[in-house]
Amino acid sequence: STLIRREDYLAPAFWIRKVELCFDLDPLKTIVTSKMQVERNAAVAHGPLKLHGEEINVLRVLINGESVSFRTEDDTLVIDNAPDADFALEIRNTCCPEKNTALSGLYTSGGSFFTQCEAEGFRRITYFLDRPDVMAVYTVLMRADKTKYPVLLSNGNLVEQGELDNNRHFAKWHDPFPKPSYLFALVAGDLVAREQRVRTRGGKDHLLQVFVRRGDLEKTEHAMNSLIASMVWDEARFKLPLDLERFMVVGVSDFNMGAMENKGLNIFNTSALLASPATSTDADFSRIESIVAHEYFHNWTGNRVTCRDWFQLSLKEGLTVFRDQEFSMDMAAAPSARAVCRIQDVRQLRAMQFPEDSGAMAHPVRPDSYVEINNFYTATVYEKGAEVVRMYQTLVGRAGFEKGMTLYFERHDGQAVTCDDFAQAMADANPGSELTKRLDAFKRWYSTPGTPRVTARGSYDAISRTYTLTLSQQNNGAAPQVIPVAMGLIGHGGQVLPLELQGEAEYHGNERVLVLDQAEQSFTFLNVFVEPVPSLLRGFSAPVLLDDGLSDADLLTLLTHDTDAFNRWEAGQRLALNRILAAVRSGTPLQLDAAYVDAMRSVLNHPQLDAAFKELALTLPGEAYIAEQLDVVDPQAIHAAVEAAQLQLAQALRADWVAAFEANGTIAGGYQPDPVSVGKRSLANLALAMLVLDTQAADAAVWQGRAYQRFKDAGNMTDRLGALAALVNGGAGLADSALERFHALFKADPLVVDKWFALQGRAPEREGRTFAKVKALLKHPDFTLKNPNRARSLIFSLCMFNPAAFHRADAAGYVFWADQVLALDAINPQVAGRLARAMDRWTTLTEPYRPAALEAIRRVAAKPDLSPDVREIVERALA
Ligand code: HT7
Ligand code: ZN
Repeated sequence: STLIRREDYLAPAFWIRKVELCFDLDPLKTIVTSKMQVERNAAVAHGPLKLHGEEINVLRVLINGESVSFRTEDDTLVIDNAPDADFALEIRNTCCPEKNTALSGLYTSGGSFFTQCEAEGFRRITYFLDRPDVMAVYTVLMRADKTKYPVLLSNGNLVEQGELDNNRHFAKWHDPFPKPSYLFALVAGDLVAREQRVRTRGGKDHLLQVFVRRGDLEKTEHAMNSLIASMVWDEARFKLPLDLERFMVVGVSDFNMGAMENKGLNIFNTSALLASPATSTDADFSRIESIVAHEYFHNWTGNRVTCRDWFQLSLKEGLTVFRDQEFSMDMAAAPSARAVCRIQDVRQLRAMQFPEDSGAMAHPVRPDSYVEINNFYTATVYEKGAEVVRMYQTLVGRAGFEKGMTLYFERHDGQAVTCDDFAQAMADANPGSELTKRLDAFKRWYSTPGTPRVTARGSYDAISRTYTLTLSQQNNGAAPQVIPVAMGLIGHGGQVLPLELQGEAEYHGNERVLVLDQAEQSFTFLNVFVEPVPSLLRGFSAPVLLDDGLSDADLLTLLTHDTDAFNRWEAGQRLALNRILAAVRSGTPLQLDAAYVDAMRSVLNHPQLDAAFKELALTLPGEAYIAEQLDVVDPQAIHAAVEAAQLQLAQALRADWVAAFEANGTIAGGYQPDPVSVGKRSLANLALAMLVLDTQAADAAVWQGRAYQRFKDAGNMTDRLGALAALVNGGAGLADSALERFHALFKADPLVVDKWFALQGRAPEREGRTFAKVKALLKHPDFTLKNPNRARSLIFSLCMFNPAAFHRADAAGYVFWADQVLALDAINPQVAGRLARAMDRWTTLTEPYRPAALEAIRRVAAKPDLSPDVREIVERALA
């Protein structure tokens, strides 16, 4: 496998301007004919035409209708004597969709045909210049059996359809927008559609369609509503309308990721599309809304303006994640619900991206090199990339950001561009802004890996009534980054203090953004009448680790009084984190103190705070984030401290949990996934989990019984799964019978069976029982490695999300990991590459885990025919 470097980018030697594709669809042997209009890139010297192609059989190659000599070497088709003048190139080849278990290119799932071309799947369909800067206009003719594949879809507009001999039929599609090959798609199968006609603000009519398998239609209403809401939002917020007459969304149950933004024909993992109250949780409803929006938003940020090369992936992904996050916040509407969205996004960033950025796979938002691009669809490119986009908005303001977007589309519509182009548009649209003054320094966010550590120390001078805040930053010796620090000052009594910055004429109110762009900077505030507590990095205004040196008393002040809901939550998390870290570092059992417990009680019983906020505040920091604070990691010690803290909160607040459950456990009326109801259900589920957790309580049996009853009688999946999780995670005696009942009820619904596997894979480890259960479940008739959702539900749950069950002193978790990576690699390298990343942070593990992890990684690396996907991950882990 070869290392591809960003600095080696060369424009293509040829352009392909138009493509006519013809598919004779057959599961075992599909014939693909591709007629391309090719021209030399005048800017590049003469040379052969080299086309990408993988796992396909070429039948013939014609130039201007004449057969031409060609060679195939290492997944390329080389034509040495390509003409200098524009020419027509025709290639005919075959591929085998049925055997395509990698789910990249053209494959079958449930008897239908689907494609997945990002990043480099198109070359598994036919030979092509399969790179995002080669943009062509596609016309696609599909021919297939009419009974088995009554629905034939591709990008753009349907221009013709009709009957053929032998019970076959055809459909011809034309997409007027030039696009890179990664946005090509086709679908053929026995599908049904929910349809909706909509008129946009500009007065244009559109047809929206959601295609699924027969029987799933009633689960498409939420996706359709989410799609309509996304359209309305993008037009209102960014003046970006839908540019197609028809916009199609299709569900498929075998899919490597969440969804794919193919032009006018988005393809979705059914887990990111289908929802019903009886089978989907609130988390599913919210995930579906944001993924539907994400793919829809790509139509502008990704499709109309695309990436010049794959190093620029965050240009479309970071920006589109930012857009879907903003959409979800706007949909949540109320300020407190917006804060809940932000907290959830930050929790996700800390759980996934922070460990990535300090582990074997650390890379900049715009990576400098890769072996397999599929390995770089990462939390850094997506979530940290979105934080970088958010910082633009923080620095230029919301209106300035919108101006920047407008300029970006004015300049680059229809082009394949770079992250630099986006930065330049933002800066040029906002002359004189805090961004434009230091654009070059700001752009270090694209090139610097690692999470910057910001240290903040304040000193108050009561005599001069000044408060000086000194901020410094450090990131493994890298040049300073531009860090917007949104902040305010709060008195210990809760007073919100005015901010008057020394040296500034203007008064900035109670909240402002300080821009830290040096290694160290001091800011002095005048007329500060009482000693303040600084509330820094409000709304998590930059993706950094902050050490603000605040005492427990300061944090309690913020938890109680901060006007910024994010920082109230953060203060509670910090109080918990400090206690957990102290226990882990000292090796002593965790004992929660009254001050912390009382603070949590006040939050739980607070008359004004939303249930959703309470649930987040009373949920302890994640184990991966805790591990990030330590140089040497003992996963068992972290888990023990978290479990102890949980149990003590369960015990000390028992009466309060009962009250919270009674107050939130029943919601009148039918199921609605609105923020208030979602918050109530989440708090009720946490309360129930806490009440079942303490098996020594006098009324333990009562609560176990109530949980079981709730599980049986639940009117929606959020309540049902919440009650089941309380029983399973609490180690309740009734857990096994509830699990059995759940499976019996839902065995016909694969997405619910996934939940059943996942719950068991994530169950807290007790004397090795979880691990043993997972191994036994591998043999369950419903388990298969071939379906990525199913593989993820059991194996990823254990290896990625259950550290205490995975990191075992006897190394059995690592042996399991190696076996599964190798087994998966033979089926689906992309999914195997993801699983391989469970060992990203092995070097920080303490004894006996580290040497055992090393041995398992070496075992995988020793396999000679590993995919480039897995090889790149394990070699980086060993480097
Ligand atoms: N742009 C897509 C990324 C993607 C993908 C999707 C499905 C299967 C394989 C894939 N490889 C890359 C998804 C997105 O970010 O919207
Ligand atoms: Zn995306």
